[in-house]
Amino acid sequence: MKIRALAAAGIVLAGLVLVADRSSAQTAAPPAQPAGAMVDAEVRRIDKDQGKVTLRHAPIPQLDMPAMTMVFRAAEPAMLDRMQVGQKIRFQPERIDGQYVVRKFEPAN
Ligand SMILES: [Cu+2]
Repeated sequence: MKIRALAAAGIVLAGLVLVADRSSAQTAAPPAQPAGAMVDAEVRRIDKDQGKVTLRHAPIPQLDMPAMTMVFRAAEPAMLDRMQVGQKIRFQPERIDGQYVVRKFEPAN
């Protein structure tokens, strides 16, 4: 009986160690990309009528997206007035209702 109780305690302890291990591994991992992180991109095409811009962007970890060229909606149409085709920018991408949006941007240099 005593041995059984000890064995049970051992199992509980082992379980606790496993749990502790897992949580410490999580905190030790490099911090995830914050949602508002800026991403490098180059402006490929501007469509002011549609309020959209085509960007060749670097990988976007927070959206689980590799580097690619794709269309984004501008959060505010006036943003497109401040962009030029061929310009290097840093922008904050966001996914809103299934649409990819440029939340804000700044010239890269
Ligand atoms: Cu993309």
